[in-house]
Amino acid sequence: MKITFILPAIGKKSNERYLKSWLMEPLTIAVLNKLTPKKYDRVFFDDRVENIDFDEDTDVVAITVETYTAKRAYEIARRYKEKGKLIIMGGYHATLMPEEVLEYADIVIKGNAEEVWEQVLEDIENKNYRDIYEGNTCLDYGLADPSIYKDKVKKYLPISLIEIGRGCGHKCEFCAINAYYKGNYKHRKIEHIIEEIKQSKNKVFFFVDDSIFSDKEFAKQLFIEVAKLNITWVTQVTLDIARDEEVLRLMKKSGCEMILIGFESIDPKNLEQMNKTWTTKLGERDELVERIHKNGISIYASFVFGFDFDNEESFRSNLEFCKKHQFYITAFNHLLAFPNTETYERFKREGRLHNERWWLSEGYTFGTISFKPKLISDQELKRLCKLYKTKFFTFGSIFKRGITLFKRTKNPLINLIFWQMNILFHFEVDKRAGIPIGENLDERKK
Ligand code: B12
Ligand code: SF4
Repeated sequence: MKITFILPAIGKKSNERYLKSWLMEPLTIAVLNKLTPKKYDRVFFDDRVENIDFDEDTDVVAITVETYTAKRAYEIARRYKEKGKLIIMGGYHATLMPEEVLEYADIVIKGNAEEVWEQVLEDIENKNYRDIYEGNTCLDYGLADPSIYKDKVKKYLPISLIEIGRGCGHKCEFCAINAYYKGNYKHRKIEHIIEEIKQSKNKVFFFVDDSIFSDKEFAKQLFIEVAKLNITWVTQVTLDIARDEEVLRLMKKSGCEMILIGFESIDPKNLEQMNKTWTTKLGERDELVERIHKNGISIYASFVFGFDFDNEESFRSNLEFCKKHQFYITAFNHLLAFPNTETYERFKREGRLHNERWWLSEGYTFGTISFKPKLISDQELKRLCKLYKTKFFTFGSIFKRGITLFKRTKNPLINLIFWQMNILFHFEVDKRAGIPIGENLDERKK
């Protein structure tokens, strides 16, 4: 039996290339490849960087689906179905919207594949499969196997993606991780993580966890081992980790140069509504940020606007906060009501969703606001996100922050990446907005 794995793209503007900052290696496919028994033939198409050869012979088509790639995934499925192929879909959107996904697939995998994938393949061979399979939180896959995309490696950013654990113990209202993992967290074995790092040719690593400190003692043990490898790594964390200075020291010593912190908002009323007040006690935020910087770790500060207490003043005070701390990089995104999250359900109850399946709506583009904000209009929210992004990524701001960074860390790689990323973001501020979801992806040359 032959399996065709597919990672669908989001979409792109006509006559433009796929957004470069999204072109990271597809770890999801490396893990699925590892989980697939050797007896099966396989091929992989990365829709972001190449044309799918719909004529290549196959038996089964396995597609990973995120909310933003659902429209494209369904179109790909339609074309394979015309040829009578069996379609399997899994991933975030498949887990959060299994009934919708089943309209386009023969089999849907909810949750992690580790405990069910082999069984699914066997059931297909025996022509006795179910519509929906459900996997528990599990990441006992040993080492991911990226060999399936070795022919495309040059098309991806030179960063290796590594999982430490999956899930998160917190329950933020808007979060797809919370909706998917429901407060569960599991981590891999330290020896597997270390071996995977050793096998990579890249010098920079992205630990893709959403909450690497869900098991703090484990994280400390891991950093002691990672420190022996002489690598540079980045990850995503919550601000409260800075309450423990030992953690920060261990992180830095093991090569952590930057952390993405989901501040989301600096307004306590918003934080309360989204169930994220636990990250900062009153008045503590500046001190925690300074402590991280003092330990030589830079911050990718991520903010989300469109919460119920946001207005233009929220953008202004936010920019002041960013200027004060000279962040390495920032994201000023609008709120997304991802399906099956508590925010989505609340907006639905309050009649504030413009379209309950906004990700499939006609003409939907990246940056379109899919709900009715409380204090400002949709257009205003969109305009302000772009305006304040532009203000943060002016050349003056990049230059000033570049100097501060050099005083904070002498690591040449992280300084070089700063200039590359900031200049890329300077030019890509406008590029994401307006990307038509699911469009302009066929027969393109990349
Ligand atoms: C790394 C990452 C990125 C990288 C790129 C990753 C890539 N293309 O490979 C970058 C930084 C570029 C990125 C960008 C974006 N991302 Co992102 N990203 C992640 C992150 C942190 C890790 C993904 C990963 O590799 N996980 C490891 C793999 C092994 O796990 P997995 O994908 O869940 O796969 C397992 C199961 O889900 C299942 N499975 C998955 N697919 C399939 C398919 C089949 C057939 C089967 C059987 C099983 C199966 O089996 C796997 C093994 O158990 C996740 C959050 C997370 N922790 O997962 C967010 C996440 C996937 N991203 C998300 C989003 C929203 C985005 C952006 C839209 C953000 C933005 N505003 O720009 C863009 C979109 C880019 C694009 N799609 O082209 C959301 C998606 C939410 C949703 N409802 O769809 C997530 C969940 C983050 C979040 N907190 O909400 N992202
Ligand atoms: S936003 Fe972060 S801390 Fe909150 S539930 Fe999601 S992953 Fe966990």
